[in-house]
Amino acid sequence: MIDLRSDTVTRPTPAMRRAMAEAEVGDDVYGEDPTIRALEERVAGLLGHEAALFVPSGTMGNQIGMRLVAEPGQEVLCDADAHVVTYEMGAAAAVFGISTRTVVSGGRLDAEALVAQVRPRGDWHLTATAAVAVENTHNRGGGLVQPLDQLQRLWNWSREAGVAVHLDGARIWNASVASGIDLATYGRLADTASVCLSKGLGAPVGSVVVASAERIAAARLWRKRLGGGMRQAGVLAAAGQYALEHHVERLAEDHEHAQALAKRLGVDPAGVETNIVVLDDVPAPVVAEAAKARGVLVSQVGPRRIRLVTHLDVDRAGIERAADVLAELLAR
Ligand code: TLP
Repeated sequence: MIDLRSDTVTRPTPAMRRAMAEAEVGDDVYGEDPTIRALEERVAGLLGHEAALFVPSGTMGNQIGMRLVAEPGQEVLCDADAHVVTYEMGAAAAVFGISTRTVVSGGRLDAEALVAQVRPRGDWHLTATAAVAVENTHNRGGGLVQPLDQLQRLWNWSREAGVAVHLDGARIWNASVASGIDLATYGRLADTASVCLSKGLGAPVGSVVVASAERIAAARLWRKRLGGGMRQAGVLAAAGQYALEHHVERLAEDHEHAQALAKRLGVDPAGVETNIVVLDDVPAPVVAEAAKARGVLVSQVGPRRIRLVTHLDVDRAGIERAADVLAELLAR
């Protein structure tokens, strides 16, 4: 099977597994796992933040990140297709009593449109906007990279308005490799950010929340409350460390593969900025079923929309084979 459903499907490589097996570990709830601590320090540094916290998933990272900057009864404003409101099972409301409000943007950040929707604190009626959430790259937007000038405008405005910015940076590595903009530049334009090791980087588990030291101290309590306090999780952090050393630059290869797929499948390559290709106006269930029967797995992300995600477990030959199968199905 050539699995293009998601970059979450990658399996740890033999070398990554060796790094996991050899990891020095301790009880991380006591703060005594040296491999976790090293990973947290490294990711905080990469993103230009004071501190970091290892968490089991991007969902937990986002939800804790947003809780750090919004109180129950306040709202987080975001794009209508954002992962935090689409794919996290209403967690902000269900778990934290945080309300969310959305702006339709197709995924591309429009700072002005977002800012225009912000509601002030202190009003007798309005739900106060405590934070805005930005996703980079944007998953449902087809892996698009947020323009730096828009991020900068949002950030400058947020400082004046006293509204926080949370970054869902599950695929910030892809954004950085594609744009050539370093991680810290993106990281410094957010108060809290969640980044994933288990997407394109190929680690089996794990995300990291970055923020100020004070906020990360609070995040540690939230993680424990949510049942995310892990013990000898250095084996997981070692996979993350390995991924940061060996799997970041190679994301360029995934991006090339996405370009190749786009060209073969009649998708405008200019609209494919990283490792996600979206096929629109296709009978998604029919195509997905027929592709599966021929050894290619794809995601249906709408009745007439299919998503293909390139990653380190599909090489060039696999991409060519998948392109052959899908091109033939689409021609029909
Ligand atoms: N995305 C998954 C699914 O949940 C849709 C995928 O296959 O793409 N932020 C973004 C932008 C994500 O794409 C994801 C995962 C997450 C957060 C959540 O990460 P996990 O799955 O670790 O909770």
